[in-house]
Amino acid sequence: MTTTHAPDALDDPATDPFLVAQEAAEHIAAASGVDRHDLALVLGSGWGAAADLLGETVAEIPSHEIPGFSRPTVAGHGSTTRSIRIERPDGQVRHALVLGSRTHLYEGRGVRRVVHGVRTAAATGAEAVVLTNGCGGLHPSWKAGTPVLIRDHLNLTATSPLEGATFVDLSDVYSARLRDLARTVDATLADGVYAQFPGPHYETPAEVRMAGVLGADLVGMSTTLEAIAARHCGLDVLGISLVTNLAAGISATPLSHDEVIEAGRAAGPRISALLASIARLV
Ligand code: 8IG
Repeated sequence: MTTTHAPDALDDPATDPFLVAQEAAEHIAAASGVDRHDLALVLGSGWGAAADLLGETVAEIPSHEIPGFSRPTVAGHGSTTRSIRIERPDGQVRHALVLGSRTHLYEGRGVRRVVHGVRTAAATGAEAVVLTNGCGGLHPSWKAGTPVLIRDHLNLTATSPLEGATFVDLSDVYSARLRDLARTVDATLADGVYAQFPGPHYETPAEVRMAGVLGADLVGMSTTLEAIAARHCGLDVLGISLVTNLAAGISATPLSHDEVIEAGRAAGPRISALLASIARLV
């Protein structure tokens, strides 16, 4: 068996991914001086600015130094993992683990890498995880920049983060309690069903219509596998999507990655403030 310390230990089927997550949690505790984190946030496309608003950064750790986390694919684009001290309105202090980026399934590094951040969060003691993403919307009234709470999902990736006979109940993946809590910050927040496609290409208009027929309101390339892994670890999950574009065929204009990035950038300050307010209540 590959030692769990090896950089690609997760790629060896004989490695227990939960042991690597445990080591990652120990690394985070040693590097931050914070023994236990209470919640975790995964910042997806458009959500990056939230890290600065959440609270006081206690430690910032280059993610690739944490066991099991991937090296950045583009030089100079390394992501960081932060330990942030959050003061709740009632004066209680919470420690949040903020994962500045994620590994996507389309990167081809395997499902274990995709869910390693969530498993690490659970190993640090977290009881809840907030999964954010940028995605396409199926409803013309959801303009670019609209945040939407995830109510349920369609995992269209044809895979699972769970291995072997691991049967996990998914009847309440996205916590109704946490959705209600988010609505105490913004009562107008819509909710919807998020469909995860494998990507990296966007959908065809026919695939978007198919997703709509199946019950999807949002289409993206992340989140559902992480949410499944989180439920398996016993975490409560809050999912929030930022609609950065209308899904293919819903609007007359074709999708451009630059427009997606720009919509995220424009909505950044507002949704970051929203996320910070929600995180103070979780
Ligand atoms: I940002 O329209 C973003 N991510 N699958 N479809 C899919 N992923 C996305 C989209 C989209 N927009």
